[in-house]
Amino acid sequence: MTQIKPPAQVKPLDRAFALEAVRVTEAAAIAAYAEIGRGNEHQADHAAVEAMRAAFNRLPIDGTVVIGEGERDEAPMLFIGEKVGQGGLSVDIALDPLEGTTLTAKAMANALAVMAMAEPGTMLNAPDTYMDKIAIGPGHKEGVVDLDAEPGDNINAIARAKGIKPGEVTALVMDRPRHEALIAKIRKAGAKVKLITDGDVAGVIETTDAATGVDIYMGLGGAPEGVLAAAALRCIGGQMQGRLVFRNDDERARAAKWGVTDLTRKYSLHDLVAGDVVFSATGVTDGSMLRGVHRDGDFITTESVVMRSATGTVRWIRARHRRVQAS
Ligand code: VTB
Repeated sequence: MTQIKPPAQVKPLDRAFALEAVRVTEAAAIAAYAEIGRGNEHQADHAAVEAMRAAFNRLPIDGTVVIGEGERDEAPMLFIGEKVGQGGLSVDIALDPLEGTTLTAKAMANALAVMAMAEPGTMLNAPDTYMDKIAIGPGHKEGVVDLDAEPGDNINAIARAKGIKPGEVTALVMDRPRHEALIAKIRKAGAKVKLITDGDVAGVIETTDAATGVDIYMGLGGAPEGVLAAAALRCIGGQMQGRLVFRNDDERARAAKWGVTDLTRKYSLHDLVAGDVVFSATGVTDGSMLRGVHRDGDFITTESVVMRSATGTVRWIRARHRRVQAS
C-alpha cells in the first residue's frame, strides 16, 4: 500500500504559508500571461514552470516536489523529487504551473496555475497516468455517489440528495472519445452533460460552487490533476473517489516506482490527500472560478483562491502587481 500516513512528529502547516502559497501561483500565472494566445504550448508551460520554481525558491520551506512536471530525466525543472525552498518547514508539493497549456495557447477559458503543499508523506504520489474520478460538492451524506456504481444510478443519487429531478442534474465530463459510453449513459439517465476540452482540476472544483451549475464530475482525467483537485476538496468540502487507470505495463511500472502496490485501489478523498494541506490557484485565462491575468495600465492584475484544510478557510485574493517588480 502507498505510504500516506504522516510521520508522528510532523508540525501542522503554518497558517502563514497560506498567503505565501499565493505568491507561487501568482508568479506562474503572470509568466504564462505573456504566452496567452500565441499558439505555443511548450513556451507557455516553460514560462510558468520557471516562474513557479523561482517563487518556490524564495520561500522558507524545505519542499519536495511529489507531483511535478515529470520524472527527472524528462523534466529539467520541478521534476518529481526536486527540492525547492530556502530551508525551513518540511512540505510535500503537488504542482501544475500551467493546468491548461492548450487553453493558454489558444486563449480559451479556465487555464490555471495551481499547487498544493501538504505535510510530508500525506499526498498520493500519483504517476502520470489516468485516474477515473467522481466528485460532488459539500453538504451530502458520505457515499451518496460511488465510482463503481452505474452512471445512471449516480445521477439519480445526486438528484435525490439535492432534491431535484435527474433532468436538472448537470454532469461535467472531459470531451474525449474515451467518454462516449459514459456520456450516453448520463444522458440516458436524463441529465445534462457539460463538456470541457481541458482543465479538470477546475472541473472538479466546479462541483463545489452552485453558481457553476455543475452537480457532479465523472470520467477519466490525469491522475496528478486528481490529487490537486482532491487537495482543493479537502479544504472546501465535497466528496471524491479515484482509481488509477493504466494503458500499458510501462505506466504500471511507473506507479510501482512511486510506491503504489495495489494498482486497482479505489482511493477516497482522504486517501488522495491525507494530511493538512494548503491549496492555491491563480487564474491565467478567465474561468468559471477565477478571472485570468489582465493588464491595467502600468499594472498586472491577478485573481487567486487559497484554502487551508485545517480551518476550511477559503480566501479570494485579487492583486495588482507593478509590471516591473522587485523580488
Ligand atoms: C486532464 C486535464 C489537463 O489532460 O487531466 C487531461 O486536466 C487528461 O489527459 O488539462 P488527456 O488530455 O489525455 O485526456 C489535460 O487536458 C492536459 O494536460
